[in-house]
Amino acid sequence: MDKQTLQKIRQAYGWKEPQLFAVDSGLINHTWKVVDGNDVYLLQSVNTNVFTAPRLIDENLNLLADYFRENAPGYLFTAPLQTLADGSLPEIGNIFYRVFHWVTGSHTIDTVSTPAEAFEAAKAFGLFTSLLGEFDVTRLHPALPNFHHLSLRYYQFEQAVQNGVAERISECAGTIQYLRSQVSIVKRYEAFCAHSEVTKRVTHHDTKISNVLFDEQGKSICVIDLDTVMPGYFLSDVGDMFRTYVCPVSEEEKDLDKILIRKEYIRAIENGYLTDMGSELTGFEKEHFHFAGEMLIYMQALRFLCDYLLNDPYYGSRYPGQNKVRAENQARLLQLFREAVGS
Ligand code: GN1
Ligand code: MG
Repeated sequence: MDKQTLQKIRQAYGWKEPQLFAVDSGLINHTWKVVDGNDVYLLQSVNTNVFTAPRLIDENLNLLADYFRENAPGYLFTAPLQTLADGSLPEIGNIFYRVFHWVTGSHTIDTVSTPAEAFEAAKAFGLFTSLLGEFDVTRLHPALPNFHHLSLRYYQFEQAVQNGVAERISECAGTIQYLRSQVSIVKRYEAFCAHSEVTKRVTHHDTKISNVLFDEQGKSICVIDLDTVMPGYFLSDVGDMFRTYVCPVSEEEKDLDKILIRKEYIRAIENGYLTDMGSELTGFEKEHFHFAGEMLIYMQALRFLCDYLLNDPYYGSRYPGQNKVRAENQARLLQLFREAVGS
């Protein structure tokens, strides 16, 4: 970050001598830890290529903060802090910033290495949604419209197969064919959405483990990274936990033989999430618990492959072929996950 920008941020929040430390996280936003004397904050710049309406997100976060303050004051909701003069989303040199309190005594983890961690994280995401059970979900803006709309993602994938880079399309023929062969997942998703016993709730939409704060005893404190909190199906949150917790290696792994399904983690996610959500989900929704994983893994494979075919406009790539690696990784994970849950 350049000096001038930092100076403006410093003024906006009334900091004295802030020191910034870059935090390596996420594919989308930039994050820093800020130490200003005894005060510690988290500073984030918003990627407006992805989040094109940051003010709507800011409104969402402030609405939720008000709700928690009144209805569940014991819950640690990490709301954006107010600047001295100008709301909680200062715009500096065409870039939007937010600041949060750094939660002392908390830490995040990057990979799930015990079922207890999976349980704790799943419990934290379930608690978040269940505490908002009485909140009128229609008050939230869809921060990223159709973000987890599987049918749309499938359509975009087919479009990329039609209009993408010819060389990349032929390179990926096998993966394209496999993903097409799984299209019944889209049909099941559509039937799910249309069912009368399915409800839209306040859903996080990015439930990877690094979005949970843990305390020193390894218990979850709360969930963070709330930009994608919006009305959604439980499929999104449970699905992304299956996608990112059950396999010992991440979506970046090139060696497909390292992709495995750890069944005890499937159970841990179930037990953790249902701790508070067991009484909220309908019977029909519960019947789709494992389907959540199929749907999300499938969608992520489609998204990565689509991006690769179109020359990486969304995720970018740090080395040639990175999104192809990710797509093939997720396609393998899908295959193994479907086998593991017997579908
Ligand atoms: C993006 O930036 P990050 O890692 O929090 C993406 C998620 C994907 C994830 C895959 C807004 O999240 O949907 O699952 O990459 N977020 C957005 O790593 O597109
Ligand atoms: Mg995120």
